[in-house]
Amino acid sequence: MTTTTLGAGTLDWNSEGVVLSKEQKLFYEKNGYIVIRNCVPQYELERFKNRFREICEKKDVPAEMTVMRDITIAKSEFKQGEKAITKVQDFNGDPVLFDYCKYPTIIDVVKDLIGNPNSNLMSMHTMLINKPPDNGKLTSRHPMHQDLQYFNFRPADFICCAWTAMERINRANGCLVVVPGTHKDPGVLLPHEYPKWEGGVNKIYHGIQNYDPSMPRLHVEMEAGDTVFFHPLLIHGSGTNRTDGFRKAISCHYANDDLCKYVDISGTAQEFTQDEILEVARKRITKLGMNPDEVKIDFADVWRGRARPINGKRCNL
Ligand SMILES: O=C(O)CCC(=O)C(=O)O
Repeated sequence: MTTTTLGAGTLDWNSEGVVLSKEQKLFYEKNGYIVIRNCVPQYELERFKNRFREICEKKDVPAEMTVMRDITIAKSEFKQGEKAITKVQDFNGDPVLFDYCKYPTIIDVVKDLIGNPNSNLMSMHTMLINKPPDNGKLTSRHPMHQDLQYFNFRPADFICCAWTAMERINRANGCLVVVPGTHKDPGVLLPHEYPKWEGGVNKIYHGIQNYDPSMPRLHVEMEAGDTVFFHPLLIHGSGTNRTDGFRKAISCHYANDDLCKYVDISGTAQEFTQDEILEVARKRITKLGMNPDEVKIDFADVWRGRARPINGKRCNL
């Protein structure tokens, strides 16, 4: 396949991109991911790390931001500060961290992969992940999954994640693990569930049911600033952090807003994920002093609330 077509949108894999070569585009089309070295400079990573530390100290935390504790941290001696927080999510409204989503070198690559120089891009899902040292229970692993499980917008070919290493990330501290080509084969969303891990698993960390560990997987080792771009159907996860350090990465999922639209996932295998995310949204509404039975929101509203335009005008999402 050398083109992916949807109405007005055609991805022509067999031509040079603005920043990616034809070979790099074809690599992504075949494998569902590509690593671009040195995408984000060290000084920007330091700015994002400093902001993360401020958030951990509860400084100017936007109301819509989710600050999460790892299940092991919740039971450990780290009750406060940077070591207590495993993930910051929904930073589209944070003036410092949102700079990551707008970073020109990242945006240029994303446009080559899911659009063209004129595409209206939306930042949908944002995370800064502070993977803690494993306490021996293997809960620092992230189960193998497909990100589309969490999304009710389509088509999948016009969604892409950028995930940047904020320091050297290798097998020792739990790098990303990908199964190349799975965005095309099987190329569909597989059923997910909570993994039945002895030590437990973090909330809403769903994994592929009956995942076959013999699938040929690849450990993506990266230096600080390197960025991996990947398709939302690519099977991936991350390994155990066997070091004493907190492994940091920052990521943003983009959607091509000219082409992606919300779809109803009720009644599908995604419904239990939708229900859990809606439950979190209802709790937040309660925390803000409102009655969740009166403020009716559906899953598309959750994503509409998270999404921010990167450039151009807001269209569908
Ligand atoms: O950063 C990680 O360890 C994995 C992140 C990931 O795969 C995800 O959040 O979808």
